[in-house]
Amino acid sequence: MSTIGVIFDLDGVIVDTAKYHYLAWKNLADNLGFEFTEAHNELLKGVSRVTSLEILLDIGKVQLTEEKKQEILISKNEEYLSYIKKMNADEILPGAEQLLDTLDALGIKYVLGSASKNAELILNQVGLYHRFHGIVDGNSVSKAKPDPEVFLIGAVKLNLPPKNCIVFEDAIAGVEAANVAHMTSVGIGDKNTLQEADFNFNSLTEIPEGFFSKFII
Ligand code: B16
Ligand code: MG
Repeated sequence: MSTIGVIFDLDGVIVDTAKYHYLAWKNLADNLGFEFTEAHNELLKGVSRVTSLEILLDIGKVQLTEEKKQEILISKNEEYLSYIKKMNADEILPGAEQLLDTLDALGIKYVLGSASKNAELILNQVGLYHRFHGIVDGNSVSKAKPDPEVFLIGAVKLNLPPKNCIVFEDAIAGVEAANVAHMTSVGIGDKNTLQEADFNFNSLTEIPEGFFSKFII
């Protein structure tokens, strides 16, 4: 078995669920009477559900009771789930399955490291759940990214020290979490936004052949 392992973020790396989060958050903002744009939605990427609501309410300068917030979080997730339940394998982002094939061929294990509490459902919907050697998601952690907890639990599942783990992330908070964990961070998306990453690629299709060989001891 390989001396290195990989941890994949979910939204923005394996699938694009940000568009469904956007629909549900926008609907919520409409009901509360303020505008929520796609640019605003960028601020919620990689951030936990509870923190996302805080950011959204801040944007709308709306103050709510804890009870109302809990109510809203439930209805937002119900709407989000209605979109997720229609997902299928066509929504796997370009290059993701090929990358998993490469890792399988090299004998490199991979786990999921996502902030989402719906990660298992999403992976099942797109038919990738069975391929991962472990799932660490929003249900497994007490501290959200940029805290490194999600990735450190991933390293335990891979049975590897953090320095032997490579993290694929699309969000600033996730790259920061990987760096704090002393893992190799690979930013997927805009290079300027993810400039703290050790490596940058626009998408998983750009990972060169032989990328992993330099890490194998
Ligand atoms: P849920 P990731 C994150 O997924 C999303 O990027 C973020 O926008 C969302 O708020 C968070 O999951 C929580 O999702 O409401 O499903 O628990 O990028 O960490 O895979
Ligand atoms: Mg993400």
